[in-house]
Formats: sequence, structure tokens, C-alpha cells
Amino acid sequence: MLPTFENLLLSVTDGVATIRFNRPKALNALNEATLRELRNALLFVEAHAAGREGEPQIDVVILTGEGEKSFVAGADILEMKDKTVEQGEAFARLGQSVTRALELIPQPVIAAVNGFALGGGCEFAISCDFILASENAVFGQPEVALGILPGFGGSARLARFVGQPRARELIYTGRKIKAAEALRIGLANEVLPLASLLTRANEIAQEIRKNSPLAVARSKKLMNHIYTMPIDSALREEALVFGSIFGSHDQREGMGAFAEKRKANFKGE
Ligand code: DAK
Repeated sequence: MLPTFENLLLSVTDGVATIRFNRPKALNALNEATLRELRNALLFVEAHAAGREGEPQIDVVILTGEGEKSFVAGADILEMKDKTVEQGEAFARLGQSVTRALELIPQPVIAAVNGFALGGGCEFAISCDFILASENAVFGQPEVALGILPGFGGSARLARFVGQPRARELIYTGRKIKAAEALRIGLANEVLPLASLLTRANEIAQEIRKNSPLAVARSKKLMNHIYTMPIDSALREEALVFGSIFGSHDQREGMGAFAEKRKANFKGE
């Protein structure tokens, strides 16, 4: 049984979980209830990774928004506007814990950005492994125009996608950019017609699913972990993780299948 939520839709097909933000009347703005629900949805997803007990097995996650206009138009300004310093900090911590969960679950997460990805919306997209954007997508960190600043990890993560100078320009100006510009600066991997966005996301998800879930999960962990390390530490870490996978079922199976000229049967163990 899949869990149900008030502000999210969760479905699982062919090993791919699709999580949709579902407050289209508010352009899927993130209130506290949605953040808590997403945290629970990600706990469910993690418990259904390959090699765990849960059924159905989930190998890849697609995060998108319901409707044709918006991925997420930011944190819910109406809910946020009267917060105190303590409440603001607690809200930021809640949002950060969910963006971090997107990075820490073993399965890759593809952001399928189907419209506005502003403020917290952009921060959720850049907490995913990579971004596919529809032609009508609009990205931006407009917080400074509201008298605040990115609070769900934007300051820490945007530069990882687009480099420090571009991240600084986007954050200080609060400028909104269209999909083509996002593609040009490396924020989005691909731009697609809205009608093809989820088809393409699922295609890539199935490409990922052909591989060992264990090797993909270790790659994700390593990519997140070594990103900011000096090169020598990063190489040491890579060697450790590379070594650690030898002797696993998937390593023996993947290499055995190659030697025997047959298709590998991976288990994620
Ligand atoms: N919050 C709440 N409601 C929102 C919303 C938002 N972020 N964005 C849109 N809505 C609601 C609108 O109020 C409107 O509701 P009704 O009036 O129909 O009841 C409905 O969605 C449709 O919006 P519009 O009528 O405005 O639609 P338009 O197509 O004309 O404009 C727009 C679309 C996306 C350009 C516009 O809605 C807009 O500018 N929205 C705000 C975008 C924005 O500034 N986003 C950044 C939010 S700030 C932190 C924690 C987190 C954060 C920062 C700090 N700490 C605690 C440190 C993150 C902050 C943000 O994300």
C-alpha cells in the first residue's frame, strides 16, 4: 500500500516513484505540512530501495509539480510572512532537512521542473541529482526582493550547478531565468516540451534502472560526498568506495554476466 498525502501525490510504476507537489491553486508553494509530508514520502522511498524488505522496489525517483504552470513557486509566503526569528529558523531547518533527505536517500532523484521553480522551488530542484526542464520552466532565487535570503540550501547548492559568479548574480539580483538560459548555464540538463517532460524523465530513469542499484547508490553517495573535497582527499575516498563494492552480489554478478555473455541480474546487495 502506498501512503497517501494531502499535498503530494505518490505513485510507483516500473521501479520509478513519481512524487508530485499537489497544491496547484497556490502554484505548489511549500507550506510546513507539505514539507513534513515530503519527508515522510522520502522515508517510504528509502525503505523501498533495492536490497531492503519493502515492496514495490523503488530504484529512481522523479520529483515534479501537479499542473501545467508550476513545479514549486517557493516557500509559502502567506504562511511565512509573520514568523518570528525562532520560527523562521525552525522553518529553514525543516526545509533543509527535506532537501538533505533528497540527497541522502540511495536512489537518484530527477527533478522534472514543469514551470515555476522559484525560491524554495529552485532550492528543491538543485537538491535533486539533476534537472530536466519543460520549455515553460522559470528558475530563480527571488528571496532578496521579499527582504529575505535563500533558506533551504540555495546559498550552499546553487554554485554547485552554475558556479559561484553565476550563483551570486542570480541570488543578488533575484532575476528569474527561462529554461533556455537554465540550459545554457548548466542548471538544467535538458529542455523539453511540457508534454514530453515526464516521458523523458521516465526514459532516463529506466536507463539508470538497467544498472546495479548498489553501484548507482554508491555513486550518488560519492558524488555528493566528494564534491567539495580537495582532489587528493576525493581520490582517496573514491578508491575506498571503489574497493568496498568488491565481493558484493552485484559486483560478482555484473562482472560474471559480462564474462558469461549474459544479462546481469542485480539485487542491490
Ligand atoms: N506562496 C504562497 N502563495 C503563492 C506563492 C508563494 N510562494 N506563489 C504563488 N502563490 C499563490 C498566489 O498568492 C495566488 O493565490 P490566489 O491569489 O489565487 O489565492 C496563486 O498562487 C497564483 O499566483 P499568481 O496569481 O501570482 O500567478 P501569476 O501567474 O500571476 O504569477 C508567480 C506567478 C510565480 C510569478 C507569482 O505568483 C510569484 O511571484 N510568486 C511568488 C514567487 C516567489 O517570490 N517565490 C519565492 C518565495 S520565498 C527561509 C526558508 C525558506 C526560504 C527562505 C528563507 N528561512 C526560514 C530562512 C525560501 C523562500 C522562498 O521560497
